[in-house]
Amino acid sequence: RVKEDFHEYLQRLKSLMSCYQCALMEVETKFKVLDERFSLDHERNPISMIKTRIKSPESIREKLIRKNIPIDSDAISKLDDIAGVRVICSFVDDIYMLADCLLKQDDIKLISKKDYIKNPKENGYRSLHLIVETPVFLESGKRYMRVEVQLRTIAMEFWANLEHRLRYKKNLSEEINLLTQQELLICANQSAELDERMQKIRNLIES
Ligand code: 0O2
Repeated sequence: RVKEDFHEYLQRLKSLMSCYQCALMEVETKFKVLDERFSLDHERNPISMIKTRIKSPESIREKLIRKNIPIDSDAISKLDDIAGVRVICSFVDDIYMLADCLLKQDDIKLISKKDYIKNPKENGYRSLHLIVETPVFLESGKRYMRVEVQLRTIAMEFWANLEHRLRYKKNLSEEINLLTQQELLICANQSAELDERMQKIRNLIES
């Protein structure tokens, strides 16, 4: 009986993960379509790159523990970021334009939004985060899945990548740690300024 239950649980898990994968494909395609249509009208691509990921088992476990979510057979579906799409844009305005276009689609439901561009995190992190729900059409019917969408510029991606790597350097003294945080904040503000200037250049050219 235990063996059968475990087998059933594994099958359910496999099916759930496959649904997240399908939802990722749906949302990624939506952004690719928006990029294609925009380039037709404006002769430039607002999207520089799209990355997708399914959260790793270690990261799922760490988040469940951190958020005090009981680790049971339903735990995974309580997280909103198992499926993640990252859309890297050329300009800040493109981020808001793409987010609006996505949210206008009638099979997309906004669950929550965090604007870390207008309200950067204390460490300087910037990005627009959306949790959306989208239907996945299966042979057995329709299933609504949540996807986390992170929209950011190339400069924000550059900073977040390096900050993420540096954060995992352990055994730093308190002094070095503080200095690192201060330096990273300066870099984040400088790259935000760069984004702003690039946006102004584009506005100038288009006006
Ligand atoms: P991974 O590898 O992307 O799965 P949490 O912050 O996790 O307690 P919540 O509400 O989900 O809870 O967080 P939030 O603020 O919406 O954003 C979580 C994700 O945004 C992170 O995912 C990162 O991808 C990114 N992020 C948020 N803050 C920072 C930051 O300060 N630096 C960097 N580099 N990325 C950040 P995970 O789960 O951490 O990792």
